[in-house]
Amino acid sequence: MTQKLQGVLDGLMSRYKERVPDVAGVINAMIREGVINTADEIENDHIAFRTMGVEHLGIKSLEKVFLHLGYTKRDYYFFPEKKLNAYWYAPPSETFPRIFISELRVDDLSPAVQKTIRKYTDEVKSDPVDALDLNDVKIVDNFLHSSLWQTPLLEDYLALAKESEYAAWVIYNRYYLNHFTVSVHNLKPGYNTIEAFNAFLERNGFILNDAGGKFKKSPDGLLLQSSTVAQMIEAEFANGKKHMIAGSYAEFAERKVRPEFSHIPASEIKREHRREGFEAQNANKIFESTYQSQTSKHG
Ligand code: OOG
Ligand code: NI
Repeated sequence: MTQKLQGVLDGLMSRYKERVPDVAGVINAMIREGVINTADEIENDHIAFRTMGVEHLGIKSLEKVFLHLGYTKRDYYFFPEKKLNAYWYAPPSETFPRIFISELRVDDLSPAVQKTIRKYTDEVKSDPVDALDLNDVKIVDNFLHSSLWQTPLLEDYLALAKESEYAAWVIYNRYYLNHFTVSVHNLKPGYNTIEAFNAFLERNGFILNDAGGKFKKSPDGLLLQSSTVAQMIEAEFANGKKHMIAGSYAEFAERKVRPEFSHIPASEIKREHRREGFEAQNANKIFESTYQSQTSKHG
């Protein structure tokens, strides 16, 4: 099963790297500064997906793919202002990334926006994951990179963005990987804290999401996260109309050792000794990496 999971993750990462030049940019800068020798040395803390919370879709549909591949469902997070739900999933072994899946609480939006979303999602008459052979990597890979609904009209995209930038992102980008996350705490000194890593990113010209500050810190002080602002992609809408929209971004995470393990020598520290899970107040700001308020900084 882990071989299948690796196949699915490889497919996601290869599309993601094509869409987000910053990913290769960050990896190359890490190699240039001698932080790593090859990209394989990077520990991927987690990956993230976004979905529409409507009948037949949403977390309850997408999660089946990853539960089948060995993931375990963990904590729930609620984002009242952005109208989102999320869960995180623990991997079958430490060599794989955690997964964070969020969904738009479509029923909480205005009737007009709900109608626009359902115009597309109503095409889906049954849970599409139920129709897949989840043991077939090619089928799963194809599913994650194909559309469940028609290519949206630019007018609909823009109307959604006014009320929910998350809704607009999902209507066009669907299940494309939203981000991968470089784990920084195991890197060499000078790069192994979020502040040091942000300094490295900025001196190499990467633009950070500064919503709530250039890094977000959990109340317990143990989970620190930062992210680039999403890269813009030229999107082709229905009727051939083109428009620059937010694609995906890259994230960076530092998980500190939990206080009860502070006596363990640094060389013996493993994932289980560090802060686990996610943090709603950090995530709330990281979502904004694809929002106009941040992406406009690309200039
Ligand atoms: C996910 C934002 C939250 C985290 O690590 O807390 C997040 C998104 O932008 O879809 O990635
Ligand atoms: Ni994340």
